[in-house]
Parts: sequence; C-alpha cells; structure tokens
Amino acid sequence: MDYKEKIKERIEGHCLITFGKKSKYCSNKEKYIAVVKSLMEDIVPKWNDSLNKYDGKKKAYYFSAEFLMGRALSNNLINMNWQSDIRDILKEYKIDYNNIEESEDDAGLGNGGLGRLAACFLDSAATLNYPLMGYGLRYEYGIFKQKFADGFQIEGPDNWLEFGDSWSIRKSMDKVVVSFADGDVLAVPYDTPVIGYGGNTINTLRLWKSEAINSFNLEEFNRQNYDLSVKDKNDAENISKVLYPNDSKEEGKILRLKQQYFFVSASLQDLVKKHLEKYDSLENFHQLHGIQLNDTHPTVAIPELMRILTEEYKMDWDKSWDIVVKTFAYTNHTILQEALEQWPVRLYKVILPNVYRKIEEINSKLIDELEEKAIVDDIRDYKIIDDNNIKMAYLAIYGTHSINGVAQVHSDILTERELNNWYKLYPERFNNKTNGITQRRWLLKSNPELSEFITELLGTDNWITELDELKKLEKYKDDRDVLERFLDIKQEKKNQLAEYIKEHEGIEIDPYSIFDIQIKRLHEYKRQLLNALQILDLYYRIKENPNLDIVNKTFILGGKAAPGYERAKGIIKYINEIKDLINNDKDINGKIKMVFVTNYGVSYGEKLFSAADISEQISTAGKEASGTGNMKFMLNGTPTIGTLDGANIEIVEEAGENNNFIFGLQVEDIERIKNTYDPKKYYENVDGLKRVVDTLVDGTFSDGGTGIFKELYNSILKGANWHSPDQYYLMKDFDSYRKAQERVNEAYIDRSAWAKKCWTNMANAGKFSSDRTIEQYAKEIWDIENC
Ligand code: 26W
Repeated sequence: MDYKEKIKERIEGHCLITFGKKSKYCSNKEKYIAVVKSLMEDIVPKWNDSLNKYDGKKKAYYFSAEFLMGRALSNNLINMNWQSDIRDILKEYKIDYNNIEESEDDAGLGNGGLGRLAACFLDSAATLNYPLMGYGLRYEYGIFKQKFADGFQIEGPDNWLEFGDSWSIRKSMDKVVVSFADGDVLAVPYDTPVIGYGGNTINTLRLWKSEAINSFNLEEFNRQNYDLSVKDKNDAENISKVLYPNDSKEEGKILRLKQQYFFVSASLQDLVKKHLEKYDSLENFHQLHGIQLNDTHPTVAIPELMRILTEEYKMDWDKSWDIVVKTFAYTNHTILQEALEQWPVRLYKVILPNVYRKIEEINSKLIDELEEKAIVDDIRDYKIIDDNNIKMAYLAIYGTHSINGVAQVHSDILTERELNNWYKLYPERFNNKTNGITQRRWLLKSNPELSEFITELLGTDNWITELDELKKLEKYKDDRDVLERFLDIKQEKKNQLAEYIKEHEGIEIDPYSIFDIQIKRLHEYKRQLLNALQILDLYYRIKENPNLDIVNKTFILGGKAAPGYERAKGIIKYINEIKDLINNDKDINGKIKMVFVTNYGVSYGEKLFSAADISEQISTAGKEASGTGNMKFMLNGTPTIGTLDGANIEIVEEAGENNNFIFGLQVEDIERIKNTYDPKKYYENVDGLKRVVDTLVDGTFSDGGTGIFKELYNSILKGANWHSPDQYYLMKDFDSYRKAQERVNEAYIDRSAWAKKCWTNMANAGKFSSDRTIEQYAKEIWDIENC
C-alpha cells in the first residue's frame, strides 16, 4: 500500500477509536489529533533508533524551568519532509490544512525570551545531530491567556492539555520519588520528540508531572472527609500545576521552590540511575554529562548532586565537588537586580533541610578558599549565604566551570561590573554566547514565500542548516528585479497579517502603511511607554497640522504583563486608551492606526515578525541582556529602530548602522549621567514632551479610577521609594527617538533604498542562527560531539 493510503487509513482508525466516529464527522481539533497520532506511528520508531546512536558518548542536558515550544505540527512536518504529502492527503480528504494547523494549542510553557531560547536550542541541537536533552516541568497550565476588558489586561487559564497532548508519551516506568521535608511526591516523565531538520536525529524533551504516591485515601472517604480523602493528590499535583507568570521579577514562593527542586531532583535521579546501569560508580559522571543551568532557576542542582555524591554514594567531598563543578555550567539572562534569585534560609530549612546543609558546606568551603587567597574585603560580594538569604547566582558561579552572558555587551557588563569580583577570582570561567534563533521556525516555517525566493536565488536550500549562506545574497542588493519581488513578498505577508488582525482584533489596518511593530513582554525597561508617548506626540502633531506629510503608519504592539506587575498593566491600559483615541478620530484620516494584539505568543509572533517593516528594540541601554525578537525581525528583512543594547549592537555590526535606526543613550553615557540625571529638564524643555506626559494626569484618558496613570506619571517625575525619577531614561531619549522615527519615515519613501536596507539586514542575519550558538555551547562548554 502506498504511503498516502497508509496515512489515510491511520487517520480514519484514530478518528474511530479515539473519537468514536468517522473522520468526516470529526471537528478540526479531533482531526488534528488523529493526524498527530498517525504521524507518531512513524516518528516513534525513528526516535528510538536515534537515541541509540548516542550510546557511550558524552551528552548535554538543558535544565530549564521553561520551554516555550509553540506549535509542533508544521514544524515537525517540515523537519521530517512530510509537509507536501500531508497537505495532499488532507486535500483529498477535503480537510483544510490551515484549519488543522490552527487547532493546535501553543505549548506555552514559558514566559518569554528565556523559554523560547530553550526551544530554539533544542531545534538546533537536533538539527546538528548533537546529543542534547531538555529537562523541565510539564505545567498543566502554561502562560496565562490574555484578554482585555475596557483596555485592562485580564488573565485566563491556559488549559493546553484539555484535549491531551498527542506529541508526548507518558513514561510511567521511569517515574521517581522526590522527597520534601513535608512529604514525598511522584515525578512522572512525559517525553516529546524533538525532530531535527532532515529527520536524522530525534532528541527528547523530558518534562515531569507531579503526582501523589497515594492519590486516594479510602479511610478518610469512608469517614466522609471527602476533602481529606484527596488532599494528598491535590497537594502533590499542585507542584506542576501552573507556570509562574513572572518574567524578570523574583518572588520567593514556597511552591516555586518546590517546582525547582522537583524537576531538578527528578532529572538528576534519572541521570544517575541510567549512569549506574552502565558504570559501577559515579566517578566518571562528569565525563558523560554536561548540564546547562538556564539561569539560576535550576541551581539547586548543584547542592543536590553534592548531596547525592557525598551522602548517598559516600564519595569524598573534594572529589564530589570536582565532579559537580565539571558537570555544571550556568547561563545568566539578566542583570536586573529584582530578577536575581535569593531564597530565604528559613524556606530552605523547612522544605529542603538536607539540601540546605550542603549549601552551608559549600558556603564554608568558599569562605575557606577566599581566606586562602587572602580575599578579605568585599567578602559580601561572594558569600552564598548572607543576611539569611541564599544567593543563587553566587551558588551558580561557584559551582560551575562556565558562566556565560547572552550577548557581548551583556557578558562585558557581567565581567566588568555586576560580577567583577567573581570574574577576578575565576576569569577563565566567564565567556559569552550570543543568543540565536532557529531559522527553521522563524523563516522557513513562518515565511515560506521569502524562503522559496531565497532558495531560488541561491540555487540551493542549504541556508536552512547553514544560515551564513544568506551572505551570498548581498550581491543582489542593487538588483531592481530582486528587490521588487522582495517588496512584493513583504506586501503579501502584510496583507496576510492585516487579514488576521481584522479577524482576531476587529481592527482594519491599511496594508500599505508602514507596519511598526513592538512585541515582547511588558516591562518598564523595554520602554513600551516611550513608544506610546512617541505615538501620541505624532497624533498631536497631525492634529495641529492636518497636512503633515507622513507615510501612513500602523503601530502594532503586543505582549503580556505579569499579573502582579501593576505598572506594566497600567502601561497596557494607557496604550489601549491612546489606541481608542487615535482609531476613533476621523480627522486623522487613517494616517496612523494602532493595534494592541491579544495574547501575543509564539504562533502570533510567526505572523508578526514576517510582516513587519520596522522592528522596535528600544530598551534602556544595558538592560536587555540580548533580545531574540530583534533577530527574528532581522531575518525577515526588517530594519531595527533601537538603542545600542543587547544583541542590537551585534545586529548593527553585521548589517551596518546605515541600514538601521539607532538612537539614544549608550551604556557608558548612562554610567556617566546616572547620578545627576534630572528628567524634569527634558520634560519641560523638549518640544511636545510635557504635552504627552501630562495626559497621564490631566484627564485626557481614564484609568478607570485606579490611579495607575498618576503612578506612572510619578514614576517618571518623582520616582518612588525604590527608585529615582525616570530610572529608564524615557525623558532623555524621547527626542532622539522621535528623530529616529522621522529618519524611518524619510527612508521609507524611497522604495528601492528602503528595500536595500531590508535586504541587507536579511542577508547579514547568518550570525543569529541558534545553530551557531549551539555549536559554540557544544564545543566551548559541553565538549560534546555530534553523531
Ligand atoms: C521569576 C523570575 C524570573 C523569571 C525569568 C527572573 C528572570 C527571568 C528571565 C531571566 C527573564 C528572561 O527571559 N530574560 C531574557 O532572556 C533572553 C534569552 O537569553 C534574552 O534574550 C532577554 O534579553 C532577557 O530579558
């Protein structure tokens, strides 16, 4: 029987046994599930074969509290090279592939950049045939669903498992027990295949679900204590119930600590168990395992492995410590003070007393070492336990052989400033690994139109696994025909987005206007408020001068605010107020329009990055560790308007400052002015600035009586008890930002010059493939080989 017939038969079979009906009576969701199950019949045997080839070799493990995978269907079809077959089959079946694709829920098991980076890394490692396995938590609820009511963000549960997850397999046989001082719980792994491009390598993402050891207490039930009869079950299941929706603000919550230890302990048990099936001791553990700690969230792995080695396996302390340091490496993703994890000693003592004892031992070893090296001053810059808090970043540095930042400027800030004392102690441990993104998702999948054109021009599709090949396209930067087609493709992507926005947001936008897009988590340092003020200023200038000669512009913003982050939520409300004012003003005559997209996430991003004309990357210099959205825009041929921050610096290095729109304070400028900065000076003197800032308090807009607009106003002009006025330098950067926007407008008018800028960005995006990043981790940190 031919392949297509076989797949058709399978789909029919799964519809029957899973949903009890023929496929023609199934909903799109049901058909989607039947298709996935049919594909898994082919994927699973290949997956098993693929895992065997790593036998006896050193492997790397990515320990991460977040994996923001998004949808899998299209990605897996592309990587297995099944896409056209499946589309054909579905067509014969009169099933619309797009409907099937859209019925998949995003696996939203992450907040933002850090979680999405983990997902891109898994894709790259599998594509490059590197043995890298992801370990994390299988949250029952992922990142909340965002809605708006009267312009305010409302959070709803993300019940992504409602219909199950047909990509993952429950491996009950591999379950382990995780012990807390207040009781034990079961950790049950669910494995998801991570298919590399070409399908040669299929790696594994293993996520742990928490369950009770005794899920039902019959005695309590018989005593009619129904709540108590399922109390153990509920308590245990709560651990992996929900992703903490905080991005860059640390909250010392018991449940979060339990989540961290839960997945770390389960993962280490898994590794130790498998290791001892092959070898008779753990002395060579570090020779076969490299574990990357994705920020400090899994840092408890360091004392936990010490505990396992010294107490369960009675290994000598120094030898154990050597194994630990050689096994682990740590990536830092932020320098924001409020994001640095500290755990109260009291919490650790109550929940994880045995682990805490190890941290104490590690801390005293450190202090001995400092004394030996005659470091007596600044000892507080090293102490892991200080002031009744455990400083996780210090533990992560002391317990690993590699510490990396995620863009050059970020790594420099770490070694020269934030962690300078540690750098002086262990200079050889510090290194940079500039982030990357996978071109399979962020170009090939999300922009098939541009992908085909690239392949046509290059005469090969090898850019899919060697992104530096794009450089060969630079020679077309003055070729009128090429640029013409390139602009047509951008227009097509813009039409598609306009269509989608009309359907999903109910807003009609002009597809021929400039699409100016800022999409990312809401945070003061990312300065969505600066964007809002600039838009409002433009609005007032158009009102004053209705003949103002500008190209029509559509400002598209999107992003979630952490539910407890009042200011970020206030900024969303303020943006939505401005949006209503502008979109309802007939006088503006469509010159400008605004959209705040609902529930921005991976899948929405795929539609937005490829349709953008200009990429907003306007964080306060020194605050955005890297950024990866900036790279997704660039890869799709979109120039950046931005500050010299994070990876923007490297983007401009690659594509040229003249092809991007750089403005604002630089890191050194801020260092210089920070003690004397007075935002009032700019607020009062910069033309038009007071007019827009005052709309926060003069009744132009309503914050629904919450007082949040006044609070935002004060954060800029008065400061607060935890920060000085305008700590993110909006007032200072406003004017140069506005000028940069004007440069964009002028540049856009000259269509061929504009196309050339866009083209040059795309052609120079090679560096930002996560394939390059993973190659560097593999060679420079993990010391693993590809198979
Ligand atoms: C709960 C506390 C918490 C949660 C998440 C603290 C810190 C985080 C992350 C470190 C925040 C994060 O996602 N950082 C982003 O990491 C990306 C990948 O390296 C970078 O590109 C972004 O610049 C950085 O903000």
